[in-house]
Amino acid sequence: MTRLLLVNGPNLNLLGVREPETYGTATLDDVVELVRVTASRWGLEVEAVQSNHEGVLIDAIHAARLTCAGIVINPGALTHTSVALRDALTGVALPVAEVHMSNVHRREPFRHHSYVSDIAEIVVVGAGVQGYAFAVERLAGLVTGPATP
Ligand code: CA2
Repeated sequence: MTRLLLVNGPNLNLLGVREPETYGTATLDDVVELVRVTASRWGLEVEAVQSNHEGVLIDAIHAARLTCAGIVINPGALTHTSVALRDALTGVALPVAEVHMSNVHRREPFRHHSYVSDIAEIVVVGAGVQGYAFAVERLAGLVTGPATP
């Protein structure tokens, strides 16, 4: 079965536990479940990884090269700092959907630049946890191709 890789970066394990005013009350488990349910409507499986360690995320992206058709990623703060993560994403040449729950453009200036956005097919910002579902819908359409009449 065709598979998507879901990547969540540093501190996203705290989702639903801290800072609900910024990131809401849904937990990371809720996010993974939402992504799985959304993907399953397209006949897609989901492999999920969250890590606070950049290298773990890079290894998971490399491993997806031969097992996944696309990547949904919220890189967390690595969005704004990591050329290595960007290089991993370009290296595997899979379509990327970047998600940020908060509207990063309404926040501090250092959050306005992303090392991922210009290499992503899809960018969803400021839609909360629902943004992951939007990203999956669009990415699934890309990787499964047009419906045959
Ligand atoms: O809005 C987003 O989804 C972010 O990717 C979240 C990152 C932040 O650095 C980006 O600028 C925007 C932070 C993830 C940390 O998540 C937490 C969740 C709950 C409590 C504390 C941190």
